[in-house]
Amino acid sequence: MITVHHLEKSQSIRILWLLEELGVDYLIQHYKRDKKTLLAPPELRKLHRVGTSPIITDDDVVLPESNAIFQYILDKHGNKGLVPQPGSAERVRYLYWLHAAQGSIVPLMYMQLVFSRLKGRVPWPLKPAMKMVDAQTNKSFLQPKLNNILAQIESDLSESTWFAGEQFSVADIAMGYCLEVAEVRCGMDARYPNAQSYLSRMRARPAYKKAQEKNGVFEPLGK
Ligand SMILES: N[C@@H](CCC(=O)N[C@@H](CS)C(=O)NCC(=O)O)C(=O)O
Repeated sequence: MITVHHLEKSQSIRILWLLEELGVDYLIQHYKRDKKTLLAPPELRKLHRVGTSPIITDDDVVLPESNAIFQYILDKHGNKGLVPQPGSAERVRYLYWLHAAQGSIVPLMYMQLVFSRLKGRVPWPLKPAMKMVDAQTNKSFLQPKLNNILAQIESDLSESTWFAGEQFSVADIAMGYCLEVAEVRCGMDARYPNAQSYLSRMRARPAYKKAQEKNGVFEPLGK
């Protein structure tokens, strides 16, 4: 049986969500972030040297990386309609959002978080300089890039109920986490009404609620 090595307040929530959507039984091993650094505990590095979450184990298999884990689970348990057919327009949107989530959006959000948190970590004489670097990096690079993506999210969600089309898909699981974070720390506010109503729709899904029961109410890390 698959065990999800699940770090609190992390993108690992998506793996629980996918398994719940598929109705697959699984085990969870919970891990807490270090209170000061917010990093994962060393136990995760004993499983796999990258030491990040999610990681799944399944007999001899040890696999980190969210999208690799999605694919492993789909290979093993079937996609039960959560992946659009190759050759369809929905498949193209599916591929875009599935990969944009991990390839573009999460790295930008992560950089924003690191710069913002560094302000509080540097010795006090460096704080004003660090504050300036954070503000400048955010203003001239990170937030404009995130705004472009938020605009595309808003546009796509004005055309369809879910990211790939009218059918809920694994791209929604990948993107759902990004929207939870974007609402808390990347400016995805009332200017994005389609994204806001998408969040309500997604939070109402029974499988997402079950994942939250196992995780505890999902709260992304704040700035
Ligand atoms: N590219 C990896 C990123 C994994 C990752 O960075 N996870 C974060 C949680 S959201 C983590 O483990 N952070 C704690 C740490 O880096 O020590 C994936 O898609 O799974």
